[in-house]
Amino acid sequence: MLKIYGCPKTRSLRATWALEEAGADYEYFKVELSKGEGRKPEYLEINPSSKVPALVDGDLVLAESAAIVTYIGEKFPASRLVPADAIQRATYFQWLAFTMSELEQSLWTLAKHRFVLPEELRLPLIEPTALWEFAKAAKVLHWHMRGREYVAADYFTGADIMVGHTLGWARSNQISLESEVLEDYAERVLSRPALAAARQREQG
Ligand SMILES: N[C@@H](CCC(=O)N[C@@H](CS)C(=O)NCC(=O)O)C(=O)O
Repeated sequence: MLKIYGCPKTRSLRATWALEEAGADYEYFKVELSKGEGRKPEYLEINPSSKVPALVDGDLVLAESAAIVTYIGEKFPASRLVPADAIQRATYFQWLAFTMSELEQSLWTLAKHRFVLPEELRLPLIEPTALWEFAKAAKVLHWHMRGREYVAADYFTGADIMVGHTLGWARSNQISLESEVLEDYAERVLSRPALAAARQREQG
């Protein structure tokens, strides 16, 4: 059976959300990052970066949430998490890349300088820069989302998992999306039952 390694309140929620959307059977293994379990030799064999999520499916060992969500979409095509149409598929990949390289970077910078990095490497002065960068990226997403319900197609896809999760991450840091379009969109995707089920599974 497909295995997911994750930890509550991290990017592994993207993977479990995709699995729940696909109605897949999976085993969930909690890696308690705060207890250093990500750095245990047996976990480093699975993901040498010590990060979650990681997926194991037979001989495949896969890291990176964007790759994992896409793999799940392709393994369970009935979920339509990865669009079949070439234009929608291209749009899907555009917004996956945007999420990883633009939208989430400033949130990750905030997290790193608030609690992830060793204390002596944290730079509190970076906060206004990170918030400015998030607002800039969110504006790009706002332009794209005007008149759309979902990011890549006229139905929910894995791109909505990546983008929606990141907007939820911003909201949980009390960062305003400064856009009614984005607030409505975030509400639409973050209220999906599959996300609630994924959260429950991770807390379990
Ligand atoms: N680019 C990776 C980032 C994964 C990542 O940084 N995960 C964090 C939790 S959200 C983690 O496992 N941190 C533990 C560590 O850095 O050792 C992805 O999207 O999967």
